Amino acid sequence: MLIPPRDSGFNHPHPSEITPRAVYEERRQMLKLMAGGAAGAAMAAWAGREALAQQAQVVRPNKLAALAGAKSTVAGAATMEKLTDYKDASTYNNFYEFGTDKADPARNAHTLKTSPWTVDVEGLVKKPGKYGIEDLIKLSAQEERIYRLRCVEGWSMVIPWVGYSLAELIKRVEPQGSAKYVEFVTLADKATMPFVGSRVLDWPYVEGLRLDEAMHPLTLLAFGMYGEVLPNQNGAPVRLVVPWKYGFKSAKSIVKIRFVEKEPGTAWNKAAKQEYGFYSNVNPEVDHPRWSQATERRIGEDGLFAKKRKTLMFNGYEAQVGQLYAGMDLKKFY
Ligand SMILES: Nc1nc2c(c(=O)[nH]1)N[C@H]1C(S)=C(S)[C@@H](COP(=O)(O)O)O[C@H]1N2
Ligand SMILES: [Mo]
Repeated sequence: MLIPPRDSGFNHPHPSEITPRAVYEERRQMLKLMAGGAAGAAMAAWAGREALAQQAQVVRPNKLAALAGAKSTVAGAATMEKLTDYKDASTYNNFYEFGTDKADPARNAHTLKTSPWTVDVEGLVKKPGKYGIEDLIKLSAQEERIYRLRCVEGWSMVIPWVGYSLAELIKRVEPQGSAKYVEFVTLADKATMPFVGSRVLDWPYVEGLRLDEAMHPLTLLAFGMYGEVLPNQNGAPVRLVVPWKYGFKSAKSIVKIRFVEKEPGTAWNKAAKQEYGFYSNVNPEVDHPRWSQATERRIGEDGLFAKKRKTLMFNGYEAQVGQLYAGMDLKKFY
């Protein structure tokens, strides 16, 4: 179950084949144009995605360290690690709207219609509004950030995402003083998502963050990966990436961002309260009730003799985010 399907008997379509070509080309062009400075140049230079995925990472331009106010580079730690192959990252997925098997999203998500797409920003903000996806992409400079993503099931990946800090959007809509949490509602469309309506989860898939977590510069609103628009199965056209939390906090295909006063209910917390808390920070010291969280398997290192890696506190981002939880009992607030 933890082994990615290498040659799983189907040909993975290129994103350009599963998004109407004109829309795809236009959005990819926009991502390239919008990409800020060095990241843009780097993206243009990486013509070959496959080549990129193979290459061990050299030092990359990294604005993130400055943003995060960190001395050592956040992405720097991850850039030392080999990127997960694009093929694995786009064929071994969790996206339950399209099925519960890891290969289902890549197989089924071609039905997702990512254009037109709007994201409603509502609730306790001074400037609520509806953003068309094209406007949302242009709202701030796109950056490439290489983040580890650690799934609660025990595997991890290293992915170069393209997007900008969610904080950029939040600052623009001006949260009211009473706003304490942000809720992310994702698409639940029975017509295009075969598992919406199944009893696996309570649809739509909803996630949430505390406002300060949502404002943290590491929290990324992502539109692309590996220099391309997101494949549908990875949460097109816009998703969250919260790298210090278990993967399920990184909601895919977002349609609504709502600012609220009380901690919102979240999909996995509703499904199994004792197993998935609201915080869900990666923590090797707090086991899942049914398995240890002390180690992980890096996708792509799945050989018989591949050693498991030690899972790091906050997925390795402790220096950047530890302060958010100062004084909190992380066993209680799991
Ligand atoms: N809408 C939605 N978002 C979702 C999920 C989902 O089922 N539905 N699965 C989550 C889980 S469990 C993980 S590990 C990550 C996986 O992201 P990836 O497939 O891009 O690696 O997406 C998260 N976002
Ligand atoms: Mo996950």
